[in-house]
Amino acid sequence: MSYEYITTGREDGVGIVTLNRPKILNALNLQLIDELVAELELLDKDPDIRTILLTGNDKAFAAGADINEMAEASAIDIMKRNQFAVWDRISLISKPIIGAVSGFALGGGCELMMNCDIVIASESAVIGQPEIKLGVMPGAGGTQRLVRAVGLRKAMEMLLTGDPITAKEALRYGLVNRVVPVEAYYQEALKLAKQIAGQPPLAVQVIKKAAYKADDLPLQEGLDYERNGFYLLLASEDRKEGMQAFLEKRRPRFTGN
Ligand code: CO8
Repeated sequence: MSYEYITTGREDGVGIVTLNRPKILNALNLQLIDELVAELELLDKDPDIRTILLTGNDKAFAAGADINEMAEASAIDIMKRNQFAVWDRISLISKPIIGAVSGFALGGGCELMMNCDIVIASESAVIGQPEIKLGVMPGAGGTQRLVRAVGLRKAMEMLLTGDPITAKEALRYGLVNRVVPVEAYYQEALKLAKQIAGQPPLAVQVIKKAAYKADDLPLQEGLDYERNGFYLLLASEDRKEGMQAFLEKRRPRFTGN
C-alpha cells in the first residue's frame, strides 16, 4: 500500500509506522489517521509481524489534530465526518503497539500516544492536552484515557490549564514507561518491540486484552476473564514448547500456534 503521510518498514517481526508530515509537526489530518489505521490493521493481520512500533520524528510525535482542517468546519461537518470512529479501531489492534515518542505529543498526539501500550519517550518530549486553549476539548479519548493513566488530580490540571508536562513528569505519573536521551529513544523502543516480538504471540495478545479489562470490568469479572485466557493458552502449542524448552534447558521456539 502506498501512503502520503506515513512511512512503513519492518525489522525482525516488528512493523514500523512513522508519522510523516514533518513540516507541520506531524499534525494529524483525516487522511493521516486513515492511513495509520489502515496500516495498523494490515500489520495486525500479518503473521510475520508480532509487534508494532509507532513513531514520529525527534521534534514531534504529533502536535495534535490539524487545526487547518478544523478551523472552518461546523459542528455538523465534524459530526458527519464521524472522524472518531476510525480512532476507535486503534484500540481493537490485538498486537502490542510500542510508542517511540520525542518532541511534541499534544492534543490528538497525546491521545495517539495513549493508544500505545508501552511508551519510550525522549528527554525532549512535551506532552499535553492543549485543546482548552483553542476553546474546545479533547475528542479522541483524552479526558478518559488521561484520567485512567495519571489519575484524576493530575489529569484535571493538565486538561484545564492545557499546559504540557515534561517527559520526566510524564514518567513520574506513569504516562510513559521510560525516558532516555533523544539519540536513544527510537533504538530503545525498537529493542523492546523486538524483545516482545520474540514472546509467544498468542500469550502476548491474550495478556494485552486481559490487561485492558482491568480498566473496564469489576474485579471479579476481570479475574474470570483472566482465568479463561489462562485456560485458553494451556491449549496452545507454544505452551507445550515453552514448558518443554524450560525442562530441557533450551531456548523455546514459538510459532504462534
Ligand atoms: N495543526 C496544524 N498545523 C500545526 C499544528 C496543528 N496542530 N501544530 C503546529 N502546526 C504548524 C504551525 O502552524 C507551523 O506551520 P507554518 O510553518 O506553516 O507556520 C509549523 O507547524 C511549525 O509550528 P510552530 O512554528 O508553531 O512551531 P513552534 O516550535 O514555535 O511551536 C507548538 C510548536 C508549541 C507545538 C505549536 O505549533 C502549537 O502550539 N501547535 C498547536 C498545538 C495544539 O494546540 N494541538 C492541539 C490541536 S486540537 C486537537 O488535537 C484536538 C484533538 C481531538 C481530535 C483528534 C482528531 C485528529
